Amino acid sequence: VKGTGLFTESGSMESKKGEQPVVGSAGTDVSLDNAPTLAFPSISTADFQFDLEKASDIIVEKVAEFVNKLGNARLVLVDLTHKSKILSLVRAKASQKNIDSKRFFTFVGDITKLHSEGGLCCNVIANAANWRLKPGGGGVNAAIFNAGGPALEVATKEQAKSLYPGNAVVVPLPSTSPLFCREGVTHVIHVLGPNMNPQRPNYLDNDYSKGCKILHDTYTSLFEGFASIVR
Ligand code: AR6
Repeated sequence: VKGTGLFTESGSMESKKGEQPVVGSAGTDVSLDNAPTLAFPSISTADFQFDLEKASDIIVEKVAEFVNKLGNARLVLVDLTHKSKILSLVRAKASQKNIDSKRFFTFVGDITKLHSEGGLCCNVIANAANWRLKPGGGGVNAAIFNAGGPALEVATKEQAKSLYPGNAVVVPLPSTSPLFCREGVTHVIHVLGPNMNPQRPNYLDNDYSKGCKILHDTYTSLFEGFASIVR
């Protein structure tokens, strides 16, 4: 049903090959489970301290712009906890925009364990990276580099050495990476969002007119990167 709002899954869904399309317990159409899917975290809203209201407006706007250009592909905003403020804000705003809830929804779980622990198949995941494209630093970046193993570091270096805010780099994942064999992730897209944390590089000093433009650019780069994989 279009436009009736979105839901947060908790990872209880199961999908079996050859099964008739059915609607899963949380409202997911299991027939879409093999559709190309990008799982992405909310860029810049934790360590980079970007305002959540402004970020949620931008996420919903960019999803609405891209979701119908991606064929049957799905976009999934992920966060670690059911108490996530950004997930609630985005769900509330997206439900007012007539966005197809089969093509865009929110999901609670660790983005590095979506298949093994959440039962959600995502062939592409996005990383809120740092400008050096280095492991560590906490947050989702540390989690993804840990889970991706050395293969992800090597593959990342082959694509780029650094990133400017607002940009993305698509990294094909070698099959030796645990993220590939365990989770079915074939690509990681690193993106660098705007930074409102004075302790981090490229600090924007609360300049939200620049910051919002960079966050728009970041999601455009991310979704275009995903589109280039899907095509
Ligand atoms: N799975 C899903 N979501 C997560 C996970 C996870 N494993 N870990 C964190 N999140 P952040 P930023 C959510 O701080 O604000 C790093 O040090 C989190 O709750 O990772 O863009 C980099 O090296 C939040 O909603 O990214 C950069 O220097 C979202 O992911 C800097 O932080 C983004 O939080 C980037 O800061």
